[in-house]
Amino acid sequence: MKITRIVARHVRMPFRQAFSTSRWTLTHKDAIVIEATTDAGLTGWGECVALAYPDYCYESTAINALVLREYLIPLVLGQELADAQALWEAMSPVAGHRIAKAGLECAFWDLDAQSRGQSLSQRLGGKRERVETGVSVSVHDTPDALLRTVESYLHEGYQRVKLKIKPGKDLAETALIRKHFPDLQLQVDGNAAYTLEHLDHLAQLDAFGLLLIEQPLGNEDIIDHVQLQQRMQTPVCLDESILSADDARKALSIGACRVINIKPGRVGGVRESLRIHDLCRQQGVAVWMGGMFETGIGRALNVAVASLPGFTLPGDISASAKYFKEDIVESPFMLNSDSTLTVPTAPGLGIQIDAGRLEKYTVAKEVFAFHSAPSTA
Ligand code: OSB
Ligand code: MG
Repeated sequence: MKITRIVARHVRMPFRQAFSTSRWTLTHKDAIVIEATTDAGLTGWGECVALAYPDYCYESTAINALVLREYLIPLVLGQELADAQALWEAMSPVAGHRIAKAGLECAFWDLDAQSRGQSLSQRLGGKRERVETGVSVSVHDTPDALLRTVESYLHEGYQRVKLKIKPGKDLAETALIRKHFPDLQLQVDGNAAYTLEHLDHLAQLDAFGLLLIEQPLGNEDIIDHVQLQQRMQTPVCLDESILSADDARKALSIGACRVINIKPGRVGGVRESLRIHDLCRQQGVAVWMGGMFETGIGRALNVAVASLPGFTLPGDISASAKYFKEDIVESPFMLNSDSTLTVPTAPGLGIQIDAGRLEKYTVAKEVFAFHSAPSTA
């Protein structure tokens, strides 16, 4: 496969409601949308999922755009790439920047599966027609407002809820939701807002029968989470600090977590996601699909990956309408009554881009074309 043209668009879509974690508040979804065309005339789509500001990790939308333009696109354009491994190797001169790499890789997988006439789920060996999903719930100003939001999501049909927590907005909030919904599949996410001083505090969450607690300690930490896991019954799940299958292996071997959140963006793409999935499956460790407020492009990728058999917990892959009034794909992802999304079956990602809406939300656009050297006779 040879990609000969890439359009990189910065898209900015308003959220239906602002979203807050322990560390940041967002009112818009920003992303770099990649449109990649091959010499055979196929078009694949990808999404770089970094947030607008480099707070979840060091990558951001602007940094993604810069790294793509200056470094990654020149390494990839016009190269014959047999598979995702070859793409990864072509990009290997650039250290880190896994989210930028994953955006290109997403477009590559779309092309790869399309060229075989397979859906991406089929191509990856997915086993499900529907994937279970939950919702990630913003930190709220008052417990009352939080309760109303959770009620509305349950009313829409979501069967698993993840509460964003931070010191001072955690125990009472979790207790309240548990009291109102004794059987709800409930989990919490600290987004790295806690320290070792909070071990006793966090252990009190054991009272609420949580599925897991996600990344309470430092966003690069693995070691301190060992102490937390020893102190708590609730399974610790790592998000921010797992960037690769190697990180996952190390975290599991020292007991830093019992569950892993896989985000294809964070770990550098689907190829690395599969390696983490396979490692965890061998060890009987549950994985689940995280979310980065994706547009329909990244959502289609996440749904396809989550159709693999090791994804045994509901993902943060909510319906498009949870985030946006309108999506940039023609058919937004809708919630089924069993709290699932349907895995697309059309070739590749299985989406159609709505050109008008894509244009409407594009705030910057760059075009990169490969011109083969004229042959000399
Ligand atoms: O910590 O899982 C997280 C969104 C952006 C960055 C980090 C996280 C999240 C979410 C939202 O929790 C998940 C989603 O619904 O996309
Ligand atoms: Mg998280």
